[in-house]
Amino acid sequence: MMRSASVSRRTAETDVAVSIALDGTGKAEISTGVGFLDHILELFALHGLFDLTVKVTGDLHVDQHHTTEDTGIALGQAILQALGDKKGISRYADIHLPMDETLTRVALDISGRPFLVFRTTFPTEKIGVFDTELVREFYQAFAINAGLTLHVETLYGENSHHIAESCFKGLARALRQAVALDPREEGRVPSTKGTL
Ligand SMILES: [Mn+2]
Repeated sequence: MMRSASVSRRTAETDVAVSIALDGTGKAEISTGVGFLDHILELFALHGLFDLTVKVTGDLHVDQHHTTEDTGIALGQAILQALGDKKGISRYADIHLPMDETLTRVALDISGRPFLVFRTTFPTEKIGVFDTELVREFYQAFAINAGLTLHVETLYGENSHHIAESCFKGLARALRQAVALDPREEGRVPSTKGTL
């Protein structure tokens, strides 16, 4: 069974197409019109071992906000769809992800009860032309639409590029573990409720 999904989402502000295969090889084809967003989505695919295609046409004449947020919405929806009935998944995962001077902790639960705790701040407003405040916007949109309980905390760090990258690599590595099928679950949904 292929755990994959495609989502197309069009509004007056953006046109987003996302395809993901959870049991992939890390192959990425990303084009959002925002260079840094492309960069972190490529990292996300590689470190999650997801095959990921993301094509976005957004209102970048306004700013990068809608493009970044709507990409998070569509990616979250695609992952939720690809998970299907969630039978046999590991469900929980956490990781400490170091990048040079930065250390970020990501803990998540594929719970169906969306919640974001985001304790990461950036020492600069921009990474290149990318607004660092949009990292949180992305995580909020992603967690809500994927149905994740998602906790992100940067314990320390000085460089904004490293901080953002540690967040996305941490998300990818934790998600890779949480979506992985655990043979000991024998195809059960890992919840006493019988559903997630
Ligand atoms: Mn980088």
